[in-house]
Amino acid sequence: MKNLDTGIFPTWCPGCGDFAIFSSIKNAIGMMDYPAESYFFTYGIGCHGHMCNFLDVYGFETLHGRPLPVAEGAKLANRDLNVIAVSGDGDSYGEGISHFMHIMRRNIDLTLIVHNNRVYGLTTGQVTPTSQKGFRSKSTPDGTIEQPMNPISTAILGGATFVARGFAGDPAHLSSLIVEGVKHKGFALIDVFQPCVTFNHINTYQWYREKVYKLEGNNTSDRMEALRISMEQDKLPIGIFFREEAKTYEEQVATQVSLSSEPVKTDIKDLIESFR
Ligand SMILES: Cc1ncc(C[n+]2csc(CCOP(=O)(O)OP(=O)(O)O)c2C)c(N)n1
Ligand code: SF4
Ligand SMILES: [Mg+2]
Repeated sequence: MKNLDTGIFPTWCPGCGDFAIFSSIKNAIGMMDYPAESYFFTYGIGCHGHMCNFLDVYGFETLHGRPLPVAEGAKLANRDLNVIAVSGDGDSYGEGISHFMHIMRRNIDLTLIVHNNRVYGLTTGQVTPTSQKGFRSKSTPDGTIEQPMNPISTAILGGATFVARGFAGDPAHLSSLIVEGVKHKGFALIDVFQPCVTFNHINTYQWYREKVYKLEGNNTSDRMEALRISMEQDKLPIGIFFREEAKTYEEQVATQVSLSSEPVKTDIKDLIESFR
């Protein structure tokens, strides 16, 4: 794991769940046989995105909400890469929600790990789409009146082919989920309960410990059953909710290109002229 450190000491607040996610990612890379240079990470903007400075693999810190389109481009350009997008709840479920919805129906082979702390951490504590109803924050001093979105249910309905949830308080379990997600051929979501010890005093380690339980078995390919489990409220399941095998986007692109009788046109001068 040490080989995957850049040597820059993480600037996260002491006790932040981001430390455990960082360790789980390094541990998962160590558990797989792929060389370190086969990985390409993209990061959103937020406390989670700081990992770009600490993890010593190829990486690109994108714009807020944009780790997925950059990851998609990288995968389409080089299908041999293991592409992993690291994001936040504000990043993927707020600003980047349209990318999140569309990547699921495309089934591009990459893994999205969301540090879901249910708050905008980096901008010092505002409400996000996953904040609990009533959550008081800098932007909602009287408590938010909106219902939180459920990323797991959304992903199951959206067509994702691998949907899992981990907890930063159980890094060994999270590492195993990351291994499964990376090895899955298709789009994999791993949403992670990540306590923000500075700005979220509701969803704490203790709060999660009293609620989480591990799903038994991990081969559900029944979307309706997975959806039912994902909607449990009193207890919060972690583990793999759903997975199925399906053709990836890039496989289908390759087939279309090989079947096309027309050579690919790279000169677009005529096309531009036609608009004059
Ligand atoms: C386009 C754009 N909008 C807004 C911002 C300001 N901004 C930076 S980080 C952030 C929120 C990050 O929250 P989240 O994605 O949950 O990450 P966390 O800090 O909690 O890890 C926002 C709104 C920005 N940098 N760019
Ligand atoms: S503000 Fe929250 S999410 Fe950001 S480093 Fe501190 S504890 Fe972690
Ligand atoms: Mg957040």
